Amino acid sequence: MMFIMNEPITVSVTGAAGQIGYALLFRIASGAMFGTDQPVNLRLIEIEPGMKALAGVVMELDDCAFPCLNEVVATSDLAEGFKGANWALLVGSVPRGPGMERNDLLGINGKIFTGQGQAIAANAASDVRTLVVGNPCNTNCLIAMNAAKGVPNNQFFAMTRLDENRAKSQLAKKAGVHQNDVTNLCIWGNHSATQYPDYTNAKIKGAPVTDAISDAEWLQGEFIKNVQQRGAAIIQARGTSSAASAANGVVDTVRSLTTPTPEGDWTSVAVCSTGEYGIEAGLIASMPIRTDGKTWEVVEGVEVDVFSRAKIDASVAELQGEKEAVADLLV
Ligand code: NAX
Repeated sequence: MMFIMNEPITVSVTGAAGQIGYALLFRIASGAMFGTDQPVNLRLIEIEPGMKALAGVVMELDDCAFPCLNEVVATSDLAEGFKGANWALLVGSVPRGPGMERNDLLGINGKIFTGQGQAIAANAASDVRTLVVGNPCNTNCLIAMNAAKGVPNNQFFAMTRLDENRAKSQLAKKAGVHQNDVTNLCIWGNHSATQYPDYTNAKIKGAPVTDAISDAEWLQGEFIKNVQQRGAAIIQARGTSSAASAANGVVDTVRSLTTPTPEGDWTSVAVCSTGEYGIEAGLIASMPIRTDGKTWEVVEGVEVDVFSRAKIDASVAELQGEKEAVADLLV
């Protein structure tokens, strides 16, 4: 009997020896991202100081003997790391240190994402799709996209799926339903404390959220704040930032972009605006999107009421400010 295997998908991951990397690589290699019948190559990228730890992670990947893991490369060389990549998951970035201003952080990371964008354009497969996780992820994505000359803008994404999952879970708990019952949840804007988890269009068991949760004060106040501040709450409790749930957000994002969106629903990811919903064209902003598993589109006709408009505008204004702060990197 002839056994035909799919061609392997090549996934490059930066920051591979970090916390999120440690939670993410094993899920990709186990088939959670592309299915258990799809072989994957992993190309793992770290900076020099991370290479020793990365060697240990590679040993553990070996020790799992994953049936669908085809090849693992560990490198600090960007050309080698992005060679033939179908997916580039940009997780690594420099964390904000004591006394560091947000603009300092934007500048430091900006240079990293310029180099990575250029290396993606020069070395990755022509269909490469890039998902930026490393913060500030929207603006890092903007920088990488601008640097990756020749790679279409619609192949760049920044992650807000963790925020969507957090919001769904909060609503489900409040309404006393399962999280599967919550649909049409859009995160708008920046992956930051200004993001807007839009409960006005979300549904619980197919009906408006307000049918199940009548506490408008909670929806407009605590709910939004809980989602916006969830990352900080995890750091407070765990002593370190969210990793497993962030890795899960990456798996969910890629799966949602590679499998058809359920009828009538949408998912959240930050993409390059072409002016949808009054969001300045060229910004990487989170919006509701749908896909047939191959091409994606922003869902049109989602109602934006006065409350939502103000929240979206505030987050978009923050993105505009970030863009101005890195203007010299966007040539
Ligand atoms: P860690 O500090 O544990 O790991 C980061 C890793 O990246 C380190 O191993 C470091 O050596 C490596 N690195 C740094 N610069 C690099 C470069 N130029 N090339 C390759 N590797 C490089 O952080 P971790 O907890 O894994 O978080 C990674 C990033 O995800 C952070 O920027 C974090 O803020 C961001 N997050 C984004 C989220 C999102 O929803 N978009 C949520 C979770 C997370 O906070």
